[in-house]
Amino acid sequence: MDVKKTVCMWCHNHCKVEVHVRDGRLEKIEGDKTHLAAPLLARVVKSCPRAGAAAEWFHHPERLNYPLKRAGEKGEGKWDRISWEQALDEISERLRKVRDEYGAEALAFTRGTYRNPREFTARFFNLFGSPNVIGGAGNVCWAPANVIACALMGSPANQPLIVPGKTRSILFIGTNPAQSKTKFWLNTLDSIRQGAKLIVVDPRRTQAAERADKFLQLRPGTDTALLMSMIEVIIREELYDKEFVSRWCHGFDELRKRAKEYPPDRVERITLVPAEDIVEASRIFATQKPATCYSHMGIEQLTNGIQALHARFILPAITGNLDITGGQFFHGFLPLMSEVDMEMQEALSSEQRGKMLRSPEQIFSWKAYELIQENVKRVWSGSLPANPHCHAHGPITYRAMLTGKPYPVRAAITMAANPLITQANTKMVYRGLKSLDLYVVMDFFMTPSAQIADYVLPAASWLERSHLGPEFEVPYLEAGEAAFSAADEGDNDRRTDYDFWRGLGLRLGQEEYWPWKDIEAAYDHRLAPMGYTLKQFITETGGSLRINPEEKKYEQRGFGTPTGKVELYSTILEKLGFDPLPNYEEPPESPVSTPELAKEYPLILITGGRFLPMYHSEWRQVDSFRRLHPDPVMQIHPQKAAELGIEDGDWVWIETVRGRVRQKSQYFAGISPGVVHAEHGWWFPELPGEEPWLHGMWESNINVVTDDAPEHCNKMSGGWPLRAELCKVYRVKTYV
Ligand SMILES: Nc1nc2c(c(=O)[nH]1)N[C@H]1C(S)=C(S)[C@@H](COP(=O)(O)OP(=O)(O)OC[C@H]3O[C@@H](n4cnc5c(=O)[nH]c(N)nc54)[C@H](O)[C@@H]3O)O[C@H]1N2
Ligand SMILES: Nc1nc2c(c(=O)[nH]1)N[C@H]1C(S)=C(S)[C@@H](COP(=O)(O)OP(=O)(O)OC[C@H]3O[C@@H](n4cnc5c(=O)[nH]c(N)nc54)[C@H](O)[C@@H]3O)O[C@H]1N2
Ligand code: SF4
Ligand SMILES: [Mo]
Repeated sequence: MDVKKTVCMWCHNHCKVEVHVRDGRLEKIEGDKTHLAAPLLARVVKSCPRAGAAAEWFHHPERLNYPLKRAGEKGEGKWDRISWEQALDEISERLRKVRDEYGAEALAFTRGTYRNPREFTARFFNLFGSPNVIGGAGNVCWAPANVIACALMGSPANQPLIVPGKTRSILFIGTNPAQSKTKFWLNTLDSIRQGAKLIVVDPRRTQAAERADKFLQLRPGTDTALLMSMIEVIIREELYDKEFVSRWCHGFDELRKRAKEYPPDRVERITLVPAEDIVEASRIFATQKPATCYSHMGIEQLTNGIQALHARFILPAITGNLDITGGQFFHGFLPLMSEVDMEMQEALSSEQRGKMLRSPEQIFSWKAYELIQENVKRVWSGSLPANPHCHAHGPITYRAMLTGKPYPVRAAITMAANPLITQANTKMVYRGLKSLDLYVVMDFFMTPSAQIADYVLPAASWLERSHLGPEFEVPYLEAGEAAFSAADEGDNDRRTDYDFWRGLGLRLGQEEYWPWKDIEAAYDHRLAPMGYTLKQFITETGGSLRINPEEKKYEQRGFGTPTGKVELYSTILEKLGFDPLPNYEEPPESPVSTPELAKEYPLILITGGRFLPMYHSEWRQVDSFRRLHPDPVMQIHPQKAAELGIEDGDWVWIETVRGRVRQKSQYFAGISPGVVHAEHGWWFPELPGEEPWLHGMWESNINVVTDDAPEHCNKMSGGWPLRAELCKVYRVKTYV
């Protein structure tokens, strides 16, 4: 038996784990017993269905083992096996042709969520000369919070540390960690047991809401109004931290004036949350210290999401909860060769930067990135990587693929993403990707996106590669070693994502920039400033190191913003031409903003609430998981369902102006009668891969009906609305 220590990348818990291997087979995964947080890790990993099904996943017969090249028409499902050398030679040759004919910007990258080292993708793209790394998930996931936090507080949003026994109140806005982040959730439960108060803002009575002292069940999309109202109460009742505000906050008077527009009785009419609940929640948050606030997809995926994030960061600031244990802690940056140093941003000329497909003032543009990060760097000597915090806009880029406007995009690479399932407006994404001269996908399994590619490449998973990265929720730098080799004497010829970028780089004139023969050597280089190789780091620290544990670092450093203070009133947003204070706007589709549309589509659709055991579009081919959760599920209030003649378990059509898909109804009294909730990520590996099937991706994939119209996207960020759109639902007819 061999035990290898590494970091599990199947979800953002990023557990430090021990992988037990016997006779070449994965036997089990356990929490790292020598880690500082070992008891918590043991509980998380033990309760994790993915860790439990690790062997089923790892030894799955459908894992991709060798490179494939399209043999028939695109999407015809005919493939030839080829060698890596042939794949890399041909792809690089075709990329060279695209660059010669249309310019480097004609190559795009579609990002998914954070699953693999991002710095090498950025490095390749910067050296190739293309600014068009599409944020993909990044535009609506986590990057908005990080960038806004940097603009306002000069530090990324690193998740607040809930510290059981210390944290006294917790505010969850649009997050359901019981399903999405077990580690965080267990810490929440422990804190509640030790007396912490929990406030939950969500349109659904989630598991978190069940445990809450105050549950604010709001109308989807109205969070900015609600949070501004909490700010109004805290200021009016003088519950804010006067000393911190006067010493460390910029723009308090302007904020006070803006907040007056959001008194609880007015906001009750917007959000449908009773005014007295808003007042009580504000009092709890402001008086039970340390208080911590955690928001996630419930607000990042709204068209008014950036404004909601702005208000959400004001709350811990004016209540004096920044950078204290148990509150909104700042982890800072690591003393190693950072992602940003590995990206080689300097290789991308200002002319090429200017071609990035997105509005040039938005918070993810180069202009904003430079403005925000130069301040962060001044204080922390580190900054956020450009990938994914500065990136091309998906909706504009997919349209450019299709129309050649504003200029042609002719090739794309997808790695660690499944854009046909996870990006909004699947029809547009499909038409864009299908129209390319070259489309390459690197993944573990065949996916609908891979089915329309020209080349499909087999990726080594986290079990087959070294790891180095900061933990998400706790301030550790973590490293790990491969538990298996990626290629073996059998049929497996998988490679790491790093090998792919380097392989292309060596063929495209980037030789001098890829001196590290494999990912471990690249990590040795990153760790060199700390005086370690990857192996030494693992042996000497056990593979994890606590960083920046001291509190109130701003007392020495100040804040990494233009004024050196927390910018409640953002001089950066102002400079970019946006409102410097949070302001509520109705969703582009809502009973209020589009009453005519609401007559035909009377229900509010929210999508993508997380559910175990699945992870986005993954794990659908794992039998034991499909037995647990075989079908896509849409939640509806029993009373509304009865009105519509829908029984619990009926298949229903979910229709918006953009089209319809079907899911199975589930009665849920915890959702308000005007709202339905649809799962995202659905396709069916068991259905044929060739067109028109594409593994059933048109049947239940909710993004077929979501909106990505650039004119509906958030003006400041380009974020599209995955929550709060209008729909109708009706029973799928069956004839017997
Ligand atoms: N309607 C709706 N849409 C949503 C959301 C929603 O709430 N509602 N949520 C959005 C959010 S927040 C996110 S983050 C995105 C997620 O979007 P994606 O990241 O596109 O989603 P996944 O299904 O996880 O796709 C990842 C793919 O990469 C493969 N993969 C995983 N790890 C690696 C790796 O290390 N290397 C390689 N080469 N491949 C790998 C997996 O097998 C899988 O096929 O979805 C977004 N889409
Ligand atoms: N099991 C599982 N875990 C995951 C993932 C997964 O796919 N599966 N994905 C990972 C990723 S990439 C991400 S980004 C995280 C997301 O993690 P979370 O944000 O915690 O999870 P979600 O369930 O997507 O969204 C949280 C809540 O937002 C609510 N919501 C919907 N509309 C609104 C609104 O208008 N306002 C408010 N306040 N709330 C609203 C939903 O009802 C839902 O309960 O999960 C991560 N963890
Ligand atoms: S909780 Fe997430 S990171 Fe931890 S073992 Fe399970 S899948 Fe892996
Ligand atoms: Mo995400």
